[in-house]
Amino acid sequence: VESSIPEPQRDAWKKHTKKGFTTKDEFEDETVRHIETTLARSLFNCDELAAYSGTALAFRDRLIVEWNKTQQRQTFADQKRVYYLSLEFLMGRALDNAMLNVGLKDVAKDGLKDLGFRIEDVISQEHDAALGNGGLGRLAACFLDSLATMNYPAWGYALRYRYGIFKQQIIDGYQVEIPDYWLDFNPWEFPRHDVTVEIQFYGWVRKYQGENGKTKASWEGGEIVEAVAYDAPIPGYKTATTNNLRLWSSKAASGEFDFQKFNNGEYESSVGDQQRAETISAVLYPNDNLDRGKELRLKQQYFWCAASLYDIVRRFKKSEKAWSAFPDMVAIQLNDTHPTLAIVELQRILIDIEALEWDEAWTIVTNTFGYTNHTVMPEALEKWSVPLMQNLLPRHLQIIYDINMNFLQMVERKFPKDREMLSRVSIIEESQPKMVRMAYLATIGSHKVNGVAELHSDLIRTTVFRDFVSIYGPDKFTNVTNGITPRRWLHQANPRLSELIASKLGGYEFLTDLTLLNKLEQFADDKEFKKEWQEIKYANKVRLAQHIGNTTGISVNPKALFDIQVKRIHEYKRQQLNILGVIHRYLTIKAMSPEERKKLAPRVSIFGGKAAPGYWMAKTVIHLVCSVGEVVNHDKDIGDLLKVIYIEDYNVSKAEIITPASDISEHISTAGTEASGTSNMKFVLNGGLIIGTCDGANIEITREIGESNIFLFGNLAEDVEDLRHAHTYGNSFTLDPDLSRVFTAIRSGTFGDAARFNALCNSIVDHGDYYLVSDDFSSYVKTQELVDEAYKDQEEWVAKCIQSVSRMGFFSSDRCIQEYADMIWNVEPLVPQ
Ligand code: 9GP
Repeated sequence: VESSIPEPQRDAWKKHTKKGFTTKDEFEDETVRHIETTLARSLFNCDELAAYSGTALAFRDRLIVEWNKTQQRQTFADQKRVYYLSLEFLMGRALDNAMLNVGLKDVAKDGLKDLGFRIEDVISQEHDAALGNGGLGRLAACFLDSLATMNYPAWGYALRYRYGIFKQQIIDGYQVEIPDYWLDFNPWEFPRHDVTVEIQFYGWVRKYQGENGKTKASWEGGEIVEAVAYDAPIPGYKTATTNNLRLWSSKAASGEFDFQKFNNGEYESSVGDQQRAETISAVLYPNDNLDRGKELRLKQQYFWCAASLYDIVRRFKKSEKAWSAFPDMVAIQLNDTHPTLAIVELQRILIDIEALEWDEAWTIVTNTFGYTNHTVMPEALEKWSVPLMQNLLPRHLQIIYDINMNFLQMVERKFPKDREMLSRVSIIEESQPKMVRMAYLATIGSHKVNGVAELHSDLIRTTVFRDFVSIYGPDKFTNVTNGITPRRWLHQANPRLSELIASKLGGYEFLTDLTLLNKLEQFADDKEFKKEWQEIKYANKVRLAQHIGNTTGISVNPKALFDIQVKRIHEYKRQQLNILGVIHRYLTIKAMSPEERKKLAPRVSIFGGKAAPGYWMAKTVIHLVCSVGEVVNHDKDIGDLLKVIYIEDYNVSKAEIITPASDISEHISTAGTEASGTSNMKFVLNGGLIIGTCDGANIEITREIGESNIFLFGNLAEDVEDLRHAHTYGNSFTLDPDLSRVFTAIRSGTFGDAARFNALCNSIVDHGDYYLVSDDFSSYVKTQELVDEAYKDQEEWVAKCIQSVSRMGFFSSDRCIQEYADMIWNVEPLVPQ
């Protein structure tokens, strides 16, 4: 308020407020101005990158106007906001999305043409913002799009990693990691040097007598690191609402280096503090579904939670409301357990700094937070060692102990006879060293806990959080099945399909109400419509084939069936099952007569995805895929009947090319392991069918699109435990003869040095087959045969695709956000007038 312009001068101010371009002429004007002045380039020195930069800056100007207005509107409206805390936001590219959301892509296309550029080339200059590993980060990005589109007052909070997820190169069939330095030129971020927060680490806790004679605590000493805010605008689709994503960057508190040391000639160590501070936000941990318990990761988590909470509390305090109103103004959603320390930090602020009583503070805290669980896999459930936390966050550990004590006392009162329950549900695991169980802390500190697909939500209620369901009752636990934004995953990635759909539905309303797709079903038998549909799919396959040709040198036939599995490489996702199936196919074709071969539908098996750098088995799977490709793709006897492709460096912008080109995609995790999956939804929405297990959201996809439109196979989640038991303790185990033949081929060196694949083969044959590859192999192979058969009847196949797309309305992230808003956040939209 102190810095606002005085009333008499506001008219002059308003007169000069720019709105940004709307016409082609104005667009060209702005773009050329930015290229010539902001970038200091000229007519004779303007490449595609400069054209991208100028275009991005012209669009940015437009966004900023709405962004500022949105923030003002939200401040004046004085209503509840949502804060989405996620360590990952896998945003991908921003320009194309901004163009479509503000509705000026055609203007830009024509304008760029006038200036001598093709819009596609300009768009593809942008570096992906890859601040995430996989599904969890991309879900957060889809949620931001929906929140803005649906006019919810919402902020995302994350870290401004200097290095996002690494870039993957495949060299001699092995994954090589290259650092992803993405900040060279990033027109979408705004440094807010005036928004800095001091974050404390280490030190000690001093106890003292407070005013009313009560013992108080104060966290003192240690070291201070500064958090600097960087903001990015998040435009909603066809609305003026432009929300904010705030990323925190770390820097040494003094800002500079140690002059004393510098003057003494200790040049290197003089910058030590600064470098140590900057390390906090330097790099995204590249593990997906794996917790490694590293101190720097805990530092990242606290740094980001503390800075975000400081910001949220400061904003609330401006309203001068009573603390009890905090949960009426603030909803904080924890994306997985990574931000769980925010619970402890808010309690600390309320009791140590704002001097509230424990119980009053705790009621505020628990009414503020909601927690989304994204995995039941034990290796992904976060635990922090007590000694580590004691050292880094001594006051927080005390508060965690107090939260735990209060909680256990409550449990004891409720279940006085069940002593074992206390150790089972304690936040502190009595191991060596003791560990803090973050999922329990998140559950105890939140008013709602949700899973991300029905099966997953049922599983968390009956496994990890079973005791908590008896303690709190079933209502605390709920399900919000994941979704995807149709703006990016249909309209942006597959513009022609979006256009065709719009032509039948009489407009693009389906992009904001995806259930309208159901009107498409009546065209599933319309010959003309089906022909156009097929042409679009074919064009999308040609585009992917070109990408494959350009990047791998292998030419694939776009008329072949494209079978795609792109996602992080993980044993539980079972790319190994897929490649073993491919080897089986190869061996089968080799043994076929020419007559039999003629009946086959040619196939291109496409893989893509990154393995965590320390995940050796996942890297072996990549190597096996590449080695099989080496042999199969050069086998003249096979020709177009089978090709095996590894697409390097799978990321969001590649997904936009790959997804629309699929005929069949694979979602084949061991039942009960994939919490939801979201690429399954993207593929179906783009007119591809899927082969999958009864896992995650596959189950709901089946329910929506119908069993006859999906290829399901494999054992069910309820049987997994018994099957694992049988692998370890059973005495008769015979390998399926087809799978046995596959292992014989690998072990005899058909795909190069067999020793490299020993551990992979042994994990299935000798070491318990934890992911049940051998149990599902034969049903997988049979189901793939059904796919072959079905694909031969193109009329029927296309009808299935159209019918499936028409029934995908449920999987929009708009529906998810609506559910979160109603069931968890209790927040209302703020529609711009
Ligand atoms: O593995 C899940 C994936 O199935 C889900 O779709 C995604 C978004 O909910 O979260 C993933 N979980 C993690 O990355 C770690 O919990």
